[in-house]
Amino acid sequence: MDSKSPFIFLTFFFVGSLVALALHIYFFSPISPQILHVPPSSLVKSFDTHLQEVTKLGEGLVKDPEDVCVDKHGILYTASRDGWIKRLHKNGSLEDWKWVNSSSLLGMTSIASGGLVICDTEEGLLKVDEDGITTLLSQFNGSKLWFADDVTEGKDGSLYFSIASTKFGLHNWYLDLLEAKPHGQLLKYNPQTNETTLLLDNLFFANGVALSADERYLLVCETFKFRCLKYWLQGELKGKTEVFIEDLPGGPDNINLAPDGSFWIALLQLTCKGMEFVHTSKIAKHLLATFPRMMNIVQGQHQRATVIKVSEDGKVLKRFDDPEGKVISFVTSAVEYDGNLYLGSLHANFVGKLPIDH
Ligand SMILES: [Ca+2]
Ligand SMILES: [Ca+2]
Repeated sequence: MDSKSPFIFLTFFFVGSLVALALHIYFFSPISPQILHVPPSSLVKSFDTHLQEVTKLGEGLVKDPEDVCVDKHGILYTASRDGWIKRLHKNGSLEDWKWVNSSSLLGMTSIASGGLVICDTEEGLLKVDEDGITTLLSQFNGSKLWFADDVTEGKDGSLYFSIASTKFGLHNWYLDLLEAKPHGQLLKYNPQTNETTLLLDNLFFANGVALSADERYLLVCETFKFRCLKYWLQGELKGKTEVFIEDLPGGPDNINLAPDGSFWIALLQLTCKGMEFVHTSKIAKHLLATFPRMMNIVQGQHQRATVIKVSEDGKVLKRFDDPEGKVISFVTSAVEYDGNLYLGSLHANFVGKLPIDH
């Protein structure tokens, strides 16, 4: 064997491996991605540390409570991944309230008739009250309703809700992020007539929904577009859509009306620091989509928590962070009630409580 042989062999091996990898990705990648524009504001360096002051409610008794809501009696509700709807009474006691037997519960809202409506990404819209669990809506346009993400109730009993993605499910939501194409929807369900209407289509991961105090408009968060849209329900702009806020310093998840008419929005850090390039490289996207375990390396949600308060005219009024996720990370929801902010998170075994100054 001459001295060049090992070199030739290694070269063939290396090139062959690359070709095999490329073919594997070409045939098995589950996405057809496009480039995602990450706003420069998401790379902001200065952070506040207020979220490190949260008190942990029900620590160890709840698992990854994505959303929280408070009813008219001041009782706080959240869905735990163990399938329980838990509620926290004003005296601080936590109760396993109703068993839903689902680990795929997301956004929720308390409703005027008592109890709450919650999004189950597998089942659709569920009503949970003292009588038990009822499926309100499980189909739309003859197809099963997948990936309902958040819901809110109007004064007339209408339910406005989002579908995050009509293509990918909860457990591979990161594929929707990598594909970076708009598969989300905003819908309205009228429980009286049992009618469902599509309000907006082609949204970039439709997430939190909130009505304005006067119910003249509805806001919907587009997580992968780093913005929230305003959809007019009344007045001369009825049926029209405009941008409410854009270039957010994170992907907006749940949004909630504050008592003063402004809105609290939880922002997700979509990638780890230094990994932002994956959103601009189709090759990197295909690679990550084909080998999902690698996605853990680039996901950033566990590193930080951010919530912002935004005025009715779309200006950021307050911002609270836990920049390194020291006390709380992956905050997905912020609800203001009685001088406190209650925080849901997909990476916590408690509900956060933060007193806020007025
Ligand atoms: Ca909600
Ligand atoms: Ca959500």
